Amino acid sequence: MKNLFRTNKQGHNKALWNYFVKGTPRRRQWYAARLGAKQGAPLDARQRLAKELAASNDSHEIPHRDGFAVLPPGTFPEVDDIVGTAREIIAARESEITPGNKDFLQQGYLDAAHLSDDSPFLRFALRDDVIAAIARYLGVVPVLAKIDVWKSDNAPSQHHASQLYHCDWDDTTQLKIFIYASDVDTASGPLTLMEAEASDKLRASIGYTYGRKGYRVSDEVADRVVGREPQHEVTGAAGTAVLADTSRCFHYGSRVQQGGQPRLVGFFQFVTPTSFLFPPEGYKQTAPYRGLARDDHSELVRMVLGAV
Ligand SMILES: O=C(O)CCC(=O)C(=O)O
Repeated sequence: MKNLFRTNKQGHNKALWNYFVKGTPRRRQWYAARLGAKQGAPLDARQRLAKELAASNDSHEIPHRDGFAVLPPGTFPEVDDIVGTAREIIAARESEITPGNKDFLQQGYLDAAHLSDDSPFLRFALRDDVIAAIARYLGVVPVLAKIDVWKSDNAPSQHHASQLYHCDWDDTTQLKIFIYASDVDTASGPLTLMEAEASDKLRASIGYTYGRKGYRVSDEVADRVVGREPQHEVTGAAGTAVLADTSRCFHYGSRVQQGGQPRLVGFFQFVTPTSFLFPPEGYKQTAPYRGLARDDHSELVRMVLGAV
C-alpha cells in the first residue's frame, strides 16, 4: 500500500502537501479520517466528551447549516479586557513589528510565548462555555492552535489573498473567533462570511479545490452561484465576537476603505485533532500551547491545550 506519511526534502509530509491539504473536499475528508484512525483512543475520548458537553451545555449555539454565530458585546466578561489589551499591544508594538506578507493586515502582535494564566486571552479561550460551544459544533474537543492580535488597514493594492473569498485548507472544519477590538463598519473591512450550506453549493458548482488553482473566488462568481442572501458582512461594535468555521464557510475580510477606521481584532483558532496543521503523528508534539497545561487543569482544558 502507498505510504501516505513520507516527508519530502523540506520535511513536509508529502501526502499532506501534495494531495490532501490541498485538493477536493472529498479527498481531504478521506485523509482526515485516516489521520483519525491513527489517533485511536485519545480521539475517541475527545468525541465522547464533546457529546457529553453537547447534552449538558447549550449556550452559544453555532448552527451547523450556517457555520458561524455572532455574539454581541457583553456576552463574555473577558471581552472588555481583550479589547483594551489588544489596543494597548498594538499601540505599544506598532513601530517595532516586522511587516508580514500582507500589506493590508498585520498579524503577530501578541507574543503568545508569554501568555500568563491571568491573560484575558487565555481565560477567554479556556472558558467552559466557549469550549463547549466549539466542541458541540465540531463534534470533538478542539485543540487551541493560535491566539493573536491583528490590525487591518487600508492598502493601495487591489484586493488579494485573504481579501478574496476562500476556504481555509488547514482543516476540514475548524472554528476561529474574531473579537472586534474596534468598531467595525463596512469601511473598516468586516469579516464577510458565506453560510456553510451555500458554501457547499458554491464549492460543488465550481469544482472547488482547497489551496489549488481557483482557491480564491471572485465576488461576481459568488453572487452568481448563491446570490447575496447567504453572504453576511459582519459589522459590529468593539466587543462583538464572531465565531466562524473558516474551512466550511467561504470568507474574506480586511477590505479597509480609504478613510475607513483600521480594524483591530483579538484572534483565536481552534482546530480538530486531525487538523493538517499537525504532523501525521498528531498534535501531541506540536500543539503550540501544550506547555501551558498544568496538573490542576481539568481534563477538558488539558485537551484543548493539546497536552492529552
Ligand atoms: O478578516 C480577515 O482579514 C480574513 C481572515 C481570514 O481569511 C482567515 O482568518 O482565514
